[in-house]
Amino acid sequence: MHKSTSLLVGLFFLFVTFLSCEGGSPETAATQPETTTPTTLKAKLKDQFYLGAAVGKAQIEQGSPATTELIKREFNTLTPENDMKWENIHPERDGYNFVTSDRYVDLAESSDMHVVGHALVWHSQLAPYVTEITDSSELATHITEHITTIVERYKGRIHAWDVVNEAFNEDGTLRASHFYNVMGEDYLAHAFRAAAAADPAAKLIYNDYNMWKPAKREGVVRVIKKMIDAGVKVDGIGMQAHWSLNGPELTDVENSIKAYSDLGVDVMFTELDVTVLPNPWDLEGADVNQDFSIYEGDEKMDAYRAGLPDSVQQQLAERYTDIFALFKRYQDKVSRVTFWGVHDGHSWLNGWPIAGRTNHPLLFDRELKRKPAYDALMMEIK
Ligand code: 9MR
Repeated sequence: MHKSTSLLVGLFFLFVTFLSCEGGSPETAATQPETTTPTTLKAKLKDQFYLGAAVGKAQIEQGSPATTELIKREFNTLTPENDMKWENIHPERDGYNFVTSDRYVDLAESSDMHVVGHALVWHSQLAPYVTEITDSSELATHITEHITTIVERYKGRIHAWDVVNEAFNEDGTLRASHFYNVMGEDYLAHAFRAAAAADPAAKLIYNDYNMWKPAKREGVVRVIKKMIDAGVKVDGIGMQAHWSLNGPELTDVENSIKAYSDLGVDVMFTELDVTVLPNPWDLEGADVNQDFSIYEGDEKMDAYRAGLPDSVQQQLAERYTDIFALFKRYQDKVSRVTFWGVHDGHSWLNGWPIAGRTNHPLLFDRELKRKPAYDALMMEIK
């Protein structure tokens, strides 16, 4: 061995001996501050906000073990993608179906998650019989029964509810949904009151897409403020965040974080994903009622079937880094960030707005591997 090398090795052993004498007893070790470097994004952000994912029926019911392991390792909050929506959980006027939602709550509880329920009152994925209720007091009573039955069932186990989903148009007026057409604006306050009565401890959220748009923001602020001023319990505003590589501008998102948190409520990013595919229009939101089937099979619209090129991985990484830098800056106002799906193979964006595409919007690829965007967040987010 070279002389200087053996000197170095000698010093190293001396150092190790010193360390082991220093930190010897378990009592001493227990009082040492935690110095380990986080190895997951969830751990890195644990003091800032919850980090979560939406889980679909297949995962809840069959539970691919590798995906379950990933979910438990990487996330500390879950949202059910479809299984608590009205048509699934309350398909008949007198008939509920809690099979999958019960399993969902079991899954989330099995690793101590912050458990979200989605969504109590929404015009879409509504059981058809509801539109036959056209008397306003009958509809109000039925909404109360729907909310009370579901929220009480999971009282203390579901910690946050999307109480009303997507009630606004892009110009900030209220959407002419069945609920609005029959009950007017009051249906929102009515739904929140019923949820608060059923579980006073649950966080109650208003959730919508394109919440960064100034006109929509103004409408939401106006209506939610009126409710809060009238004593209705609203705890959070959920910004869905179905975004793309180029939009929205993060200054618009920032202005919305400020405006919503000025209402005295938490802001949550409840359905985050970043589409990398071109769309036939200037895609800004997630209105699922548009039909673009003429583009199915169009290769230009589905350019990354064989995988995402490095250059686009890089763009996605930069976009996510900018997004999370903003979230971090507003960590005192943002309480949760949930991805809409666990991995790219399980994302609604493979089927919407054009069916059968191969999209890559999340942090884990189809083989459940971390994408460069994940590694960039681990490196760049301080
Ligand atoms: O991801 C959901 C997809 O599987 C359903 O087909 C779709 C039907 O409306 O709903 C999707 O989730 C939506 C969520 O519940 C509310 N915000 C928009 C989401 C994407 O459409």
